[in-house]
Amino acid sequence: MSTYPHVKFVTSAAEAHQLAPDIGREVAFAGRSNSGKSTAINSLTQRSGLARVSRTPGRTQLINFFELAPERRLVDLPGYGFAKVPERIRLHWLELMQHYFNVRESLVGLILIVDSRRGLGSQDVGMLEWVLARGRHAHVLLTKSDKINRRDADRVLKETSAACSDAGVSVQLFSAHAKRGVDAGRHVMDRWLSSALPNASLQRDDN
Ligand SMILES: Nc1nc2c(ncn2[C@@H]2O[C@H](COP(=O)(O)OP(=O)(O)O)[C@@H](O)[C@H]2O)c(=O)[nH]1
Ligand SMILES: [Mg+2]
Repeated sequence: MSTYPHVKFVTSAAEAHQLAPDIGREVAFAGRSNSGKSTAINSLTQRSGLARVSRTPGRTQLINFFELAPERRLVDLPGYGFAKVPERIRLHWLELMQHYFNVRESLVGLILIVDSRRGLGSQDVGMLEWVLARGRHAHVLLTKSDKINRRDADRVLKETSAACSDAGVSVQLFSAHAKRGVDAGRHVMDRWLSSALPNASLQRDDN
């Protein structure tokens, strides 16, 4: 049974003024293009068609909002790291992301999607810095762990944890295909959506 049986698409934002109403709580997902973000969202919500999975990295620069329950949202942020993106598009992405992280009161945490074969890149670290600077939670999913052997999985987990633990960022291995780490990832998301922000002054309706 799904934790969020009534999950549904709410809206897409291509511009800052198109964000969904900033009420309740939301968890955002970010990652390089092709890191497995859409697949992870689908497996965490147990809805195979929710976020679109592509074999060829897409170029849509949209923030997609999904409602998990009343005033509880999942936010699919546009991917980054495309090889050939015109400067104009890259700047638009940057402006949209900065706006989102600056204004979003309902944002409780970021789930950062990182391909376990690549490990953390500089843009991934940049996303973590944005969200941590605003006193929000962060958690890293090292995806496609079915594609690496045990030794490499141990190594990437250890290296990523070492880079993240001082900042209070948790890290786990994840494979949507092998259904590994799905419950652990869902648990993090559920916990954030139901509890208070680490910086209590930002939100006081804790219970
Ligand atoms: N082997 C394996 N492939 C995966 C996994 N998750 C995603 N993929 C593949 O990686 C590619 C990119 O996935 P997608 O979810 O579209 O990535 P996105 O661009 O970050 O949203 C697709 O071909 C997926 O089938 C996984 O857990 N294991
Ligand atoms: Mg995608």
